[in-house]
Amino acid sequence: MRPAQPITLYGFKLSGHSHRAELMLRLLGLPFTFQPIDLAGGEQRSERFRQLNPFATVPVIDDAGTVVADSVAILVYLAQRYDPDRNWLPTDPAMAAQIQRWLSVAQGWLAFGPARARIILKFGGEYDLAAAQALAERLFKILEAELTARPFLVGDRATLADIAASVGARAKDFGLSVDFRQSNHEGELVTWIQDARDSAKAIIINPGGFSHTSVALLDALIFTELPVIEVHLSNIHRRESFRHRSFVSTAAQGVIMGLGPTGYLLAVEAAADILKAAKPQGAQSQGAQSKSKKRRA
Ligand SMILES: N[C@@H](CCC(=O)N[C@@H](CS)C(=O)NCC(=O)O)C(=O)O
Repeated sequence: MRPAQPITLYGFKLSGHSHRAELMLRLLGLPFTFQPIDLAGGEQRSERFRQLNPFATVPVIDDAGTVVADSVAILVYLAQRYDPDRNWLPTDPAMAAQIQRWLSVAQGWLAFGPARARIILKFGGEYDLAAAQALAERLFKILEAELTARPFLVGDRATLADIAASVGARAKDFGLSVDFRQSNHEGELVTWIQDARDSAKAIIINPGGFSHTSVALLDALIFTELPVIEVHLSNIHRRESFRHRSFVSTAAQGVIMGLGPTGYLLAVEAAADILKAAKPQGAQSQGAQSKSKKRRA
């Protein structure tokens, strides 16, 4: 099912909450227009915006008159409405409950831990930094243990639970934007990589099982002549021997593995460094686009 007209996303480009909603719209391939809200100027507290969300926060979406505020509410709405296969939010009660547990974490520990620490350090927010960092540390330990045991937070594929802990806000810290894509089809990945030659400045790729089999992905990556960073959620050298060899690594400038989703954050940081180092002397600072093609590790 597709929306009859583009969905309006009211957001703020540096907001992790807005990013979550935008990521979901992109992953579902839904048409949308981004309506920036000037948080610094207080537009979220205007009468007009409060009619959309009396809590005066972004993101909010308007889907042909259906207004949904709150990033997690938006994820749930989009998954229920526009993902008929219910891959992102399965209908099975036990799976749905497991996912809800992580959505609660996103609005609790994640919001008051790492997200709050980022607000303090990046925007000078007046909160308790030590408390936020301590909570972040506890959360990261739990996430690391969960994701050492398996590649995704719930089940055997990406779900809303994983989206709720996304990395895009990090990319924006470096003036980059991330085009997230996920596919189980090797040919589609090859096409996306080829397209990236003209549309992206770097590729962050988690090739999953294709790492060990796909010469096609390797050739496509070499053809782009872009910096490539390979990410694996688990340490492939601690797994079966047939997983120790990655064709993709031959094309990669660097490989990050075994650090769970933190690997994507590090990859974004590394991509920013590589692009900065490659920029000719005296060049104007400009936004760069990195392309992420995530598969399971
Ligand atoms: N629970 C909300 C929280 C959203 C939120 O805190 N948004 C911040 C931007 S990241 C905001 O709009 N802040 C406005 C303000 O502080 O005045 C959600 O998940 O959407």
